[in-house]
Amino acid sequence: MRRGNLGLPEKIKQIEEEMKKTQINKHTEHHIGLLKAKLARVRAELEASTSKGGGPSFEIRKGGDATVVLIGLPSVGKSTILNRLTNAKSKVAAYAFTTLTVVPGILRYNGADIQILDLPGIISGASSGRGRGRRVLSVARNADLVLLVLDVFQPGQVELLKRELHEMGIRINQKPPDVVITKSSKGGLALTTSVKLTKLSQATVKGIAEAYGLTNGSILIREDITDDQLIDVLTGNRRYASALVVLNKVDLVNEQYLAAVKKQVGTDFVPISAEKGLNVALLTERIWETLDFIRIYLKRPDGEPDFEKPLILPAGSTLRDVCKKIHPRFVEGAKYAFVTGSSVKFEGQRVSLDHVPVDKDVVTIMR
Ligand SMILES: Nc1nc2c(ncn2[C@@H]2O[C@H](COP(=O)(O)OP(=O)(O)OP(=O)(O)O)[C@@H](O)[C@H]2O)c(=O)[nH]1
Ligand SMILES: [Mg+2]
Repeated sequence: MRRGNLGLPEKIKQIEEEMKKTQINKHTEHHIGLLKAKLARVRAELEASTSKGGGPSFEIRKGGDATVVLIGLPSVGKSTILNRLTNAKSKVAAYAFTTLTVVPGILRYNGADIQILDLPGIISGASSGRGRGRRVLSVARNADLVLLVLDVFQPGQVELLKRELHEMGIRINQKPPDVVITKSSKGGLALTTSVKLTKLSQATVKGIAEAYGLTNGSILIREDITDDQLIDVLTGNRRYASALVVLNKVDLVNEQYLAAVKKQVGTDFVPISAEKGLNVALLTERIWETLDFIRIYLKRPDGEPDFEKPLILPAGSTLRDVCKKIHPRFVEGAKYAFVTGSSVKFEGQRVSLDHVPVDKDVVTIMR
């Protein structure tokens, strides 16, 4: 390899070594921030050059109201869980890598059709391509909710799963940082912050932006972000999904053991036995809760509410969103609405289309 013309993997190694050598303290924060930005950029370059190939993709059409994926190491019981939650029949066996492709199933709950995708197990290094890993993880990029499935005897694997998802640009249980970037062709870089930044200096923000070739334009920061969050915004292709930790095979342990695991895992988890059907209802309820949906019962002006088939929307949606969900063009003729339920003071209250309904509201759209 010629000097000054390192390959991308070598460049990555070099930056990582420099980061390792640099002690983190107040004086090196800026330097570390810049190194992180450089590293993220080279990684993205490498990804772009290697993402072609690697066999056919597992892409599957999004169906239903939400997509939930099962991510875990081999043999933790992902397929058994899919078969419990849905009518699918994914192959289950006592050896690793039983599932070789994506297997979909539909969970019907509270009137919602929730698509659940069973996937091959992943192993450490999956995000850099080991054992079909990238193809598996790229399915998770389209998920609304990721179930991190653990074997009760290997709860420590949660860290590995989180790391591999992170490496694939998937941020779990995080919101997209509240940062707005506008590029322009001249005039320098203007930085505006609406909160005090405690985790990085203005100079570091500018330095990181420059590492991304952003020298003209504006950056508006509206929350106290870290350098990693800024890099995520600049990299641009991050995905944000909810996650739930599922601890499977709890039929094999006692209460005492579970209590110890609780301490080790730290985060909240749902203990289940997919094989014995233990806590499956609890898992379903937690999936529903985490998806944070509302059910809207539609009622025609002269009819009865349809309590059988609610419209399913993300919490926080407006009545305008409700119209769009009925039909993308329905919203054009819609004018106002009558609502009965917890989001209004009295039955049949007249509201504008900006109104935000809540779960189980009965809505009549007027045109
Ligand atoms: N005791 C017990 N065994 C389980 C449970 N769930 C799954 N198993 C067993 O664990 C083994 C692996 O189950 P699978 O559902 O095939 O696991 P998987 O995660 O889909 O595995 P891969 O497809 O290879 O990644 C099988 O022998 C199952 O019978 C459980 O809740 N309790
Ligand atoms: Mg399987």
